Amino acid sequence: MGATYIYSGLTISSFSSCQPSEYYPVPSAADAVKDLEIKDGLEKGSWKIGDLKMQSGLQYAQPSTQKGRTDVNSVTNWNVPLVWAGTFDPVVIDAIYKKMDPRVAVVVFAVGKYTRFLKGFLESGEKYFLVDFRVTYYIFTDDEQQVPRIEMGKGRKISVVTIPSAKRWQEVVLGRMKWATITIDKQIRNEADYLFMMDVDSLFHNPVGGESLSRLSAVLHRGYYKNTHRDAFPYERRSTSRAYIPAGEGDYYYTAAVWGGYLEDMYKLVKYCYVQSEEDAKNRIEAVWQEESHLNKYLLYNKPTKVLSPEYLWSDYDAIPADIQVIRISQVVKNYKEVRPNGGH
Ligand code: UD2
Repeated sequence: MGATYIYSGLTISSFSSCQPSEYYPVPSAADAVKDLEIKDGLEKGSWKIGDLKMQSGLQYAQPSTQKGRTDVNSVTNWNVPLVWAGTFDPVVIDAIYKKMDPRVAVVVFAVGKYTRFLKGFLESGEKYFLVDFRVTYYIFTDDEQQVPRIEMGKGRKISVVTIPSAKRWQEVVLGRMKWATITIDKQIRNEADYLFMMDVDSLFHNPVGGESLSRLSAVLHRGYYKNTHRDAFPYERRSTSRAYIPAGEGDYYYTAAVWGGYLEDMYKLVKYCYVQSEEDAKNRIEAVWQEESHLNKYLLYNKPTKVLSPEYLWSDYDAIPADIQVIRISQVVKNYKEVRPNGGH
């Protein structure tokens, strides 16, 4: 695939995203560590956080201090919301966030055969994802021709970023951190207030609205949210990896398939995952669940400001338990062996 990526005015052609970064004019892990301390908050003059304002005259049910979900916990032990259907009123929360009119970036990778998932992802996103908000889908792909033409809502668009093909699926999932870091730096920072990272092999089935927005929102992994002891979470357990979490520690296990937050907070976290995985690569180790392992380590020591229930990323592989009242996004069934460049698990 004749992939071309333009960075700082230089054109780089057809290389694998797992090549050592010093060969190319992209930030090395060492450079990235140096400026890991990034500007806090948003650009001067842009949209501002913190005014939870609503227009007068909006009709909605009166909130109660007594009634709510009793079958699940809806607050973490660091006192931020744990979001389930029934813990918020979409009419209220969407009205508050829409008033701020934020620009939302969705970073999604479709490399190799994964381009086949774009149509469903985008079409269902247009139906359910932050409807009436300003959304740009940044599609990172090695084959621009495969990006489908989709009818987009007002204020919504697609921006294609061409990246190299890969020989291993692990390269793609980890490469996401590198390419997202570079592209946020170069482009997205000037175009968005919030940023979501998402897996493309998923469909929206129900609304994902303003309740998903916060400084840093992470989704509970459907496989470990209920009765799993923290020592059984699939954290990286080898102390030689930068993603290492020792036994006896841990809050939750979060998925890397959907995460989002303020642009600058997400940049910091994406870059962290990139830098940590580069450090691991130098030490000839790859974290057990790639960027998901680094993400989980970061979120253990830098708590998210919202935790979203597995409604925000279920899987078509799994039966739906009673506490999941709404499936908002679900990972589709795929033939791993067929769809991945190096097959299987
Ligand atoms: C899990 C996580 C995923 C990531 C991965 C790391 C879930 C639902 N997803 O997904 O977020 O942490 O484990 O092991 O728990 N991709 C391509 N081309 C490829 C391979 C991957 O574009 O050849 C992109 C694509 O956007 C895909 C994503 O990377 O959705 C994740 O890859 P996957 O779906 O193969 O990984 P999976 O299902 O094991």
